[in-house]
Amino acid sequence: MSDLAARFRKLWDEIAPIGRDAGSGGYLRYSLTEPELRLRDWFRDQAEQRGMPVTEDGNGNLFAWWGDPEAGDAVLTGSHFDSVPHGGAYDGPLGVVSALLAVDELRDAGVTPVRPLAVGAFVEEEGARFGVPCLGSRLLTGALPAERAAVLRDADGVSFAEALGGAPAGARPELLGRFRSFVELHVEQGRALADTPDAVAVASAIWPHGRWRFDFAGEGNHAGTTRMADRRDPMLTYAFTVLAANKEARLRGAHATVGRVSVEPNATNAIPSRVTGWLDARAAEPDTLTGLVEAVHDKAIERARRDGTGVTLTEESATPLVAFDGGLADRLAALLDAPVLPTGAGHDAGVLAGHLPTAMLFVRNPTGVSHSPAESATDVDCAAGVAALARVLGELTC
Ligand code: HGY
Ligand code: MN
Ligand code: MN
Repeated sequence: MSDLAARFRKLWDEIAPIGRDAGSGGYLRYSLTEPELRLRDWFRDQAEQRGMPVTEDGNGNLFAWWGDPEAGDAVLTGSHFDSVPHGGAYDGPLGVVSALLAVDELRDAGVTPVRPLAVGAFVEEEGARFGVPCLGSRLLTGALPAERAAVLRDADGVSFAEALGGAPAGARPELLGRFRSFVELHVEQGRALADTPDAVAVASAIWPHGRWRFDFAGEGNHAGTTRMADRRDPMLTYAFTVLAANKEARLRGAHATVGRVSVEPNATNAIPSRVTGWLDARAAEPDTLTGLVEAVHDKAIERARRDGTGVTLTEESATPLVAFDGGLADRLAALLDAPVLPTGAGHDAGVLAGHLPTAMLFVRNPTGVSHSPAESATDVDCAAGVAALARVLGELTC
């Protein structure tokens, strides 16, 4: 194992147990809960060890600075610590750990950046706790108003403002204006690199995507005594809608997933009174995505008529197509001799891309599995990611 791979493993092992569920082997690192707060403390400690002062933006996003935080023209790197329920180890933390190690690499090489370098840890990227993905970067950029974020609630009714310890600050244009570029390193979430000789790729674009909540209303009743013909069962409308989403996505070469459902009263011997299902939909083109969601909605309405149920659709978040800065992507691809690829996964980089030149580096994932305990990357590839990030940051800060 190379020296860098060994240093990666050492630092990685420090956070590996935090928030790990012994049963699934996956991570429960919801933003601003105990495991994520421990990771944030770990981040502060690592920054202190490197003599990097940490600032917070009032929205829950942390920045560790090499150089003067006020100077401007800074290069930002980093990612997030939070996970989806029982998520993998790499989605998010790999970008933060790699950024810290990239700072070490640059220092070991005797590099003194001309421009400040900041390592960021964004809050609530997955939206697993408060429902809106990339909440921290949306707040920082003003894409989501602070008042709307403040009242988002988790499953226990705790608001984002309560979890944060106060109302979020919202848009911080003067802070955003201090960054000249952002580079987020992330584990690849597909198999695009798996069978290639390349350990690292550069991102070209993020598919437009979003989350839609379908509320199906029916009539709660007795499972044993209600005649089949008399039922108004929202579970049927829900089930049909899930199948329709799958079919409509396949027809369009798009992606549709219903990975979360809630049922009332959730009793084996009761016809449900209400079912809520969350649709995650993504497509290469905005029109395809719009057409997909409309088609699924139409099918749900049609089926609801037959079931005697009601259906309402609510958009919970929408992320437009992100085309990363082409000049920057080409420059990094040439520097690293790396392929350039699009992704269907969302990232804080996608939000920041609307405000400053932004790029992403992907580290090979041998199985392509992500948002699952099975997510993986080899230490050797992670070291290659650190080395690539250090080269990129060295180039952008000089
Ligand atoms: O859901 C996503 O695309 C991302 O992994 N946050
Ligand atoms: Mn993710
Ligand atoms: Mn991520």
